[in-house]
Amino acid sequence: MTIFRIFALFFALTFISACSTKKGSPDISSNKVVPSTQQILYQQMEMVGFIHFSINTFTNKEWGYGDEDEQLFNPTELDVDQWVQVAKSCGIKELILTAKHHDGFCLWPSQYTDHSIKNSRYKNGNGDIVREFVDACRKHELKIGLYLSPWDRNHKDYGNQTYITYYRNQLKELLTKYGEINEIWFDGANGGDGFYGGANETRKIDNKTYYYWDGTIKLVKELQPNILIFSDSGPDIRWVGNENGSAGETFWSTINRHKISIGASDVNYLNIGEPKGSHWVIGQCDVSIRPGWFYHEAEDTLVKTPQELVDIYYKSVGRNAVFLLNLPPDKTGEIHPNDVKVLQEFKKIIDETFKVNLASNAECNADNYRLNNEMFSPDHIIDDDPESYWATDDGIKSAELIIELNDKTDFDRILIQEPIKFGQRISKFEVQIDNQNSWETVFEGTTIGYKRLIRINPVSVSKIKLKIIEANNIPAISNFGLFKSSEKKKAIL
Ligand code: FUL
Repeated sequence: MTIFRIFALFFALTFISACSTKKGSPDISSNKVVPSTQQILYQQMEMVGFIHFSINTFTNKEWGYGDEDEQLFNPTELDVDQWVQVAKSCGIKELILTAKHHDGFCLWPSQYTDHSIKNSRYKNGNGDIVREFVDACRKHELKIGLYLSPWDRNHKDYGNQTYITYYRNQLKELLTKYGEINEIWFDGANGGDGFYGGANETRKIDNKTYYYWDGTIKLVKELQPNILIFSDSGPDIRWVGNENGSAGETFWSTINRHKISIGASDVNYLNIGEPKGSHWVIGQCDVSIRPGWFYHEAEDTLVKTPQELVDIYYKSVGRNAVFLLNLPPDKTGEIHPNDVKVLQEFKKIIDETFKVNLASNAECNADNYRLNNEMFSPDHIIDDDPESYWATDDGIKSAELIIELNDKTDFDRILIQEPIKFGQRISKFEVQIDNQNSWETVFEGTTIGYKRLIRINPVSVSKIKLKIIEANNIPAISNFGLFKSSEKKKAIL
């Protein structure tokens, strides 16, 4: 190639790249740690459900000892379709079934144990509730999760290495015989007293080494490449350190995986995460609609109120995590009417509150938007398109967005979202309202992430400012909303 040609090529490439920069690249540069496509889709589900149903439902226990007579398991009107329909109608997008809880009783006819449905009265031992469950979820287009308790109080080998082979064999059954499974749930409760094949003793294991989790996780991903794995420490979805459904006020989806391990993590750390975390591990807030995880008749009057569930929704979905709500079927095999009623009212409050974005016709301005390019302009925060977003120029890490409404508008709920496919960035922000020509701060916050829902006392204004004070990269916002709560009772702030 002649010198002239090399120069011509160089100038052409420079020109093309300058033009495309002017137009703006379709993406802002990503943070180092970002979610996988499966994780984004999972987070977008916002609400998932748990079904705790097993031999405990019939023995009225929370943690069965492992010595239960299998004949006790006998749901008379099992209606898996009802579980799925109830869950779906309250906004749940995936259901997770306790295929095996700590007592070791299996809801499918596992070939590796007798402590299962095959020795129960249900369908004279010919039943398979995992099969019924996956079929019903697929029929109603819900995603599917399975819970396989690592701790097994029935198995004679629990505590020895042979049990790990047993556990993995059961995983193989669940992950090869039932089609695509979207989530597997590894509980952190470990070791203690139990039946253990008749030994009736206490067995302690070392949480950090006993299960050889690395090998198990590899096996799970080999069997189901798109599956997401939940445990205290992920790798894909993590516990938030409590069972009351509340993620930290500050909540990072990023966390340092070497600081946590299954069954042995610092709960305060799990509840917050950290901005410089090495991995993206979604927070999942598990909580039961009743005091217990399994059904107990005595708790029929102790079902959480719709307002309590709404409060949990704000503390989970509204803090950048996923809400995992447990709905335990009763002895007949259906979700109790008291629970169903609460769920319907809960859903009504959420739907009515978030039906109309009062900012959807607002005029949005910012003190900076990337390359002054339409693609990153502030009006993308109200265009109802989750893919579009406002972002600043390189090097700008604080900015102000002004949202101007046509008239004075009453609202008491604020929604903010970051386009998380580029990572989680914002660490300090304020929401201000124009109060007779001076800005009054109505909320000071830290993280936003996938979704931040803010509850304030009702205000009536026409101008709102979102002030982004600190971010670990140029800030970007994909969605902003103002809403008026439909809660009849005084809302919890
Ligand atoms: C806990 C278990 O011990 C409970 O029984 C329940 O399954 C809950 C979701 O996780 O750690």
